[in-house]
Amino acid sequence: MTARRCGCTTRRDVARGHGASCTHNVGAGARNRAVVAGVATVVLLTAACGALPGSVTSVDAVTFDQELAIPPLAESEVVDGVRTFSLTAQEGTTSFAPATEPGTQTETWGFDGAHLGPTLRAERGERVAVDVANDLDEATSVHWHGMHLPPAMDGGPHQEIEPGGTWRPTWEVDQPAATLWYHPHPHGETEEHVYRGLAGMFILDDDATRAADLPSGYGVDDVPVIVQDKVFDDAGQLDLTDDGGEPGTLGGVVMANGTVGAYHEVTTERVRLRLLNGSTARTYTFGFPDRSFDLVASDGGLLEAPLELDQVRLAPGERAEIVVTMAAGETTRLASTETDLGSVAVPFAMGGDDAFDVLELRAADELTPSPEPAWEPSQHADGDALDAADATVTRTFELDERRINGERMDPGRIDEVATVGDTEIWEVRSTVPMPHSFHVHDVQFRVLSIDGGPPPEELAGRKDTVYLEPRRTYRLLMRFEDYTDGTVPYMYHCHMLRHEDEGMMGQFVVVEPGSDATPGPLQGAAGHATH
Ligand SMILES: [Cu+2]
Repeated sequence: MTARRCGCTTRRDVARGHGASCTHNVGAGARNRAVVAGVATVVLLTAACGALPGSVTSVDAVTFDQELAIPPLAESEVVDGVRTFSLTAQEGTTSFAPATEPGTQTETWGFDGAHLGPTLRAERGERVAVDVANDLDEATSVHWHGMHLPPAMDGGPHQEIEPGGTWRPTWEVDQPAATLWYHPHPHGETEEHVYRGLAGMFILDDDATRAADLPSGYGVDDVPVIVQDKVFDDAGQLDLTDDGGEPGTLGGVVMANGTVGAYHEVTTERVRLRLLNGSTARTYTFGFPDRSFDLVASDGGLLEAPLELDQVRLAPGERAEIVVTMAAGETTRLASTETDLGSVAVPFAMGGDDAFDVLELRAADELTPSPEPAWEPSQHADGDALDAADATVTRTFELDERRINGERMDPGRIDEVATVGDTEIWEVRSTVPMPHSFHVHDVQFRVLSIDGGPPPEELAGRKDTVYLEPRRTYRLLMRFEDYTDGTVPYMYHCHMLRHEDEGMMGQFVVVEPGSDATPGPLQGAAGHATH
């Protein structure tokens, strides 16, 4: 581990006031720096290190000498016209060297393996099914984040799978090609299950991506990059201690696909990175120190055209597909730079000042030519388009510390009832100076405006999750196209997972015009109430 200026590697250290663990020579001047008034003592203590001159990050520097793990593509079988996958949630052990001592095995959870899960892949128009088995000692679920599908197939807290149980969701893929993902969503336990390693990608293809000039060799020049941060205890085990910090546990170890200090050998002039913020709390600002990149897709699919950017901010749950150009023989690093979290109370205590490298790209001495990124609209583009003029319903959502519109999640309460076919505008606002990210199940929305003005270009595409800068109003446009069910709800919630687990979530149903909504109890996969 490279020596750093500050020995305070985790939020936990910070919360402890950098006492015995702080190797920093904190001068009186730094200690006396003014910080935001009225915040907790923890934050004041944190300021001692945060106010030092130069870049101070709570993320460890590492040597980039581990080959990036590529999640395998999940095998599937087409049975009676249904592309069928299987996933088993299970326990295992994983080496996170060099973040842990050599030989240390960390207890982790994964799908079909010890940590993370395979990449599922399907085409628009296909019917898919997933045989999910739970080999854990506790109930879990598998939510298909970003997928448009019936609520009973959604994998939220109403579809938990008991230990030893199975669940077989099935649906037709009917949405644009996109980089989606899957992760558990059990009632009050989502943070822990994701943190232990249960997550994977779900890539959708369609006519537009099939014909596009985009790198498409999976694991070669089309590379999944699941970015997560962790805290390890002295024994090298995952530590999820709640230190009371916001927005949750921020780890001093950052990994890509579970690899700490990862490099990827680039053999083509351009490489497409499918970035997924799979962290429980940390928001990243991804970019390169020496080049721009093309953003080609956001959460819900391709943008209208490539967008050249120097950086892109991703909150937990958000994705970005970027295309990076390399020259033969050179090396660069995907990094996360200081992150503008908006007007949060104490940015550096919430990860805003952290800057660190994530993934090294090493170009070979000879590179295969790649075309400029380009694509034509899908044949479905007109039908997929959302028009604000069609909106007939406006709803407002106010988020405070843990509540939405003054309520915490109650599985027995339906918060919103949408009518199938309606286009709606959701006005979402965080009223407190802390990070939140807002995720809506079932739909991909468009960010119409932020505080009445146009959103930045990188938010112009289809989205299912959006970072909420405090005290700004985000107007989101969405349409509820099908899958009516008055008893099984979809969720909307903060995707900072501790916030979600502590109740920052609501439930909505989509019904036929004039229908009632009556929530059923939380159901296990076998139909038994689990809570
Ligand atoms: Cu939140």
